Amino acid sequence: MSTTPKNLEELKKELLDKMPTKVARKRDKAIVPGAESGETIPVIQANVRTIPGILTQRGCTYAGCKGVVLGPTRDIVNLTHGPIGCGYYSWLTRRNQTDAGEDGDNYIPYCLSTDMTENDIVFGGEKKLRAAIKEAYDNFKPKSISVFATCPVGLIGDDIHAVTRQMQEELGITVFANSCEGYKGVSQSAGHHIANNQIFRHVIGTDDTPVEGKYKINLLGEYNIGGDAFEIERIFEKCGITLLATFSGNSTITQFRQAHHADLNTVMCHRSLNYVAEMMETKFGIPWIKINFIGAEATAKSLRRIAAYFEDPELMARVEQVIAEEMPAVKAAAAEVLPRTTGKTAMLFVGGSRAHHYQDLFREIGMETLAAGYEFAHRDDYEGRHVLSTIKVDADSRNIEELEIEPDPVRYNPRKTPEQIKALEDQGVRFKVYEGLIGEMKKEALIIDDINQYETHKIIELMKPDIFCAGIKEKYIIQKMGVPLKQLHNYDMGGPYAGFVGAVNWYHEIDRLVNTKVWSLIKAPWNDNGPELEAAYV
Ligand code: CFM
Ligand code: HCA
Repeated sequence: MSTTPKNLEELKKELLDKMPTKVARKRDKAIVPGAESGETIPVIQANVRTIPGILTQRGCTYAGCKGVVLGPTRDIVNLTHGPIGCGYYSWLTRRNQTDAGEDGDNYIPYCLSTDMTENDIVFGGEKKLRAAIKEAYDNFKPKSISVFATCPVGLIGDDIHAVTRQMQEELGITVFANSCEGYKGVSQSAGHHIANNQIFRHVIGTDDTPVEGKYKINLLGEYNIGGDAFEIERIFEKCGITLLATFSGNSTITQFRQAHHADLNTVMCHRSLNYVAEMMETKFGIPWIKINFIGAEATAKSLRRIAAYFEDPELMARVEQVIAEEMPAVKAAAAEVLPRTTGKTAMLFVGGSRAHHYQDLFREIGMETLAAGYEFAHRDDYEGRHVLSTIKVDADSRNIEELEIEPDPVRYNPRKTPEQIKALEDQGVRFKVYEGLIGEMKKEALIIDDINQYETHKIIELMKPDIFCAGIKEKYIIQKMGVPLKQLHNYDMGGPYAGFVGAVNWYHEIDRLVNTKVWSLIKAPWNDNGPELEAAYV
């Protein structure tokens, strides 16, 4: 890679040079090279606690549960049990869009919280929670109310599940709680897991009304950020594929209840919804496949994969026709920007799946990724290939038993040979094979898990990318360094970027960002000897 001036070891050394020895030793394990051209996939340290004192970009368990997985469903009233800040700061910031539907039941614009104060912390908040659920019910008469615990709730021991059980009985609607206190787990990833379990336990498969449709699928791990799900829905409709439920962008509780009628689950963001995929496979026998609608080529490939699953020539032909219809506009947009974008470089440090998926979109306009990483993904998202059979579901009681959360170091090994995998499969271990991030990046590229503020600053100095993709916490610091930052969480004000229409939007947006001259005029205040750095104290 011509743009990388140093080899991996030199880069790593410079990145870790200023850190205390113990910290450097730990961080060293979280940084590996890519293995695109067939190198052995290196083991990466992931999903471990951030070293105290380090400035991480991670979020909390409440964010993963309420903000990410359960938040985007329009007709479930989401009620935060806690001090007002948690509800307030997770209010609409993610830009998950929704169609209010014919019934108009759309509670997404609202922010409901019990607003716990000192009194509730001292004397307990259950009474207040009960009253808040009642008040929410009286105001909205919703189909469902979901309660989310914030840190103090777990600390004072409010029994939110007892309260919701009681209120469910009293109100006659689905009321359930999530023990997603922010401090649980090492990141928002624990919150995804809790939300997956609760939605499976209380909602999925609870309505047996038959659903019409020919090729019935669910889309898991798509949140309609910037309208992505609208574009994917458009494509499915054109192909004649019936989408029962999207977990959880532009979704309703009824769709979740009936989702078990699907023939196939397609998983877009594996990190946040893999648990539901596995539980639905175990309980309802619905297989799941990994797909990706970020990137025009990836979209075409995913549609073909779905058609191949159904083994129906009619669907296969229809999918080919749709691809043929959609691609010319995409190719024309790419051709327009390619002379200006080819050879430019990118870095992506985002969440648990987008740092991988968006590399396809960059590739389509001739841009290479120099470095990438997730904030909270697990080893399987990085290394690919994944052992299933970690979750056992009791078909009658809906009890969910976790067999093992952390990968077994012997069974879980991305370097197993096909023969070894076959032997394990014969013993009943079920594998899903899919590419992780590492296997799709060049060996000169750096992959860094849970990158921190210091490493971010340093890696930009060392590798000088033309664009950096991350979130709001990184945005302005990096732009002050003269590097454009595209938010890959909420897309800034843009999107959709999924599907064919999304690819065209992306090409134009990136062309604008990497080619504007404004970035070269920026001088970071900390390099500028500005008055704020020079204040004289007398
Ligand atoms: Fe999945 Fe997401 Fe992501 Fe995620 Fe998130 Fe998000 Fe993300 Mo922000 S569910 S892992 S917890 S694709 S909120 S829509 S953008 S970090 S990369
Ligand atoms: C979250 C949500 C977030 C934050 C984005 C950001 C999102 O993790 O709680 O840091 O800019 O996508 O809104 O990931």
